[in-house]
Amino acid sequence: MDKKEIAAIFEEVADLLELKSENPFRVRAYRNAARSLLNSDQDLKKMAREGGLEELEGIGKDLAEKITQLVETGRLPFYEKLKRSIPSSMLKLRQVQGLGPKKVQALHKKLKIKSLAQLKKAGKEGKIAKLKGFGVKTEQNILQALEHHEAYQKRYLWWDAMGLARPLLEGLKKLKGVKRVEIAGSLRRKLETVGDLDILVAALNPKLVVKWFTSCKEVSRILAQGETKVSVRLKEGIQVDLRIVSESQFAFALCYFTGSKEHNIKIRQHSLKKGWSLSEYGFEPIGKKSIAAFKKKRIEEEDIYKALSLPYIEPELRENLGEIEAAEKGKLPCLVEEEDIKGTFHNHTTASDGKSNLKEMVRAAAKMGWEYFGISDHSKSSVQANGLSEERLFNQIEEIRKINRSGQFEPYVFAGTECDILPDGTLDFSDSLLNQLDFVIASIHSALTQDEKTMTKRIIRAVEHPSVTMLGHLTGRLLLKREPYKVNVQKVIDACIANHKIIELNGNPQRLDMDWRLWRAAAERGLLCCINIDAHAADQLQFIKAGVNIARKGWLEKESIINTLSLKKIKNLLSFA
Ligand code: DGT
Ligand code: CA
Ligand code: CA
Ligand code: ZN
Repeated sequence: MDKKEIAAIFEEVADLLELKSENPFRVRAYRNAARSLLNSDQDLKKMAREGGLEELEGIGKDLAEKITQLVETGRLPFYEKLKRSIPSSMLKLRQVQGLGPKKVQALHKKLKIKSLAQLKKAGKEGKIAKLKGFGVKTEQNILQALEHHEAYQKRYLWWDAMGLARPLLEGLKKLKGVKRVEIAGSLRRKLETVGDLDILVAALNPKLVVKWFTSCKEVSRILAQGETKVSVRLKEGIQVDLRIVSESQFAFALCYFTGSKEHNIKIRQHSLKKGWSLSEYGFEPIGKKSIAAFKKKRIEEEDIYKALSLPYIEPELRENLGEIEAAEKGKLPCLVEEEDIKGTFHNHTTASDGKSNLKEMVRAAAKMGWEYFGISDHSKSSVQANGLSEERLFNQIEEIRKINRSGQFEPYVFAGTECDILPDGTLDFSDSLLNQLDFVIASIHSALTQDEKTMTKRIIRAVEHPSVTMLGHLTGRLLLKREPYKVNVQKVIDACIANHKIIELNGNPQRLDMDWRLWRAAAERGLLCCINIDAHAADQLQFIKAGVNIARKGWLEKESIINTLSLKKIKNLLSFA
């Protein structure tokens, strides 16, 4: 275990102790130890082996022993026992945004609340507002957070859902008599979160497919089972709808079950105008009209759109947000593809809160085939993320210049920072230091509860700072976990366009921020995008796929995305920014 993992466990221990209303000094001791671990530059393994842990600030004999245990075995029985001693329903309360251990503890002690259901009931009855230190506003916030929490429980991140779908798709493809296998539904449309997995199969022997699928090791429960349709729940909790059709029906069914529902309705109206009714089974002539187009054996979705005198519409666009109108006019966008990406900018290393060091990250970027790669560790105010001091950043710039000079690494490395936008809108580093960097990503990591006006002004002030290249994760949302902070996004977009600043499309599957629904209009008005990853480890560079998906969902063409530019052009762009 490394120091970050151990610090996280100590933080968790502090939370748990607080839940049990243990001595506040003991709680503090764990928090201090966590901070001290994060701030230390020393080799923890070596210290655990040779002694010296106790020289770290806030770490005495007992904590030193616990750290040693964690370093050596990866486990801490004390922590595991502590976790077991608290009802799991109470741990669940902590997942509600804004409910820290202190509040959970107070709710438990004074109102005997031990579950989410009891929390909701107490809130609805106005009992929480009457508690000392809570009040009407807090009660409203808790009820609102509960509502979000309930909604979050019902959906899954696209990335996670895709990970669960993959082995099922592979397995289905290998079955005898299976001709075609495709995902459908929101997963195929690459929506940021999905409600369930929809899978479509063309097979000669549906019985065999049903039998294999219902006995998959991933399946925990069969919800419904017919000859050509099965719904199951996986052990991870997500539902899967599997439909089996004939090969000739496949394209029609794929089109139908890809959706969206709204897109389907529009397409069907379109078809009716031609005198055909369209369903998941195929075209049916209405009255005497005939359909000449389908003599081919293997019908593709392209053929269906073609029959409707439309060009193929990519699944990502099928949200009835103008794609059919654009298709009619021949004005569909030429969507960006993963191959267009030449590098990315928002990447962390072990210097702040990343898990891979600078060279490991650069090597991973080379494997991706990228021409350039930006490093942007956290700035000094992000203490929780081990942000760099001015001196450490200065040294990192030197290290990056050396890497570039060495000629040992394929991508050109740009030196940057993910610089905190402080609560008043100023930046976390001096202008003279910022001037030495190749690029600056400005992000919000603190004072997230400011009101909309203050937050908007704060971000725009950063946009107007001459050193800022782009904004990081514009709204701070964490999908299915944390709502965006309050900000007038349109005003920020205006400011970025006026100041020639870029907005990042953060491809981290939990962020995907700025939201895809806003990109089309913004890009039409001249806003430039940078698809970033916010990578905290070498293996996370794969997240670029999620970023590209969302860019496509936002109708983005490569012309609006700066990291499709060649190294020469991007150097030029950054030197003028
Ligand atoms: P989700 O699962 O909530 O993330 O969203 P979807 O879009 O995957 O929805 P789902 O799983 O209920 O249905 C899959 C697709 O099937 C949907 O995108 C379109 C099609 N579909 C389902 N119900 C209807 C319907 O009542 N009318 C039409 N036209 N299409 C439907
Ligand atoms: Ca679905
Ligand atoms: Ca479904
Ligand atoms: Zn960040």
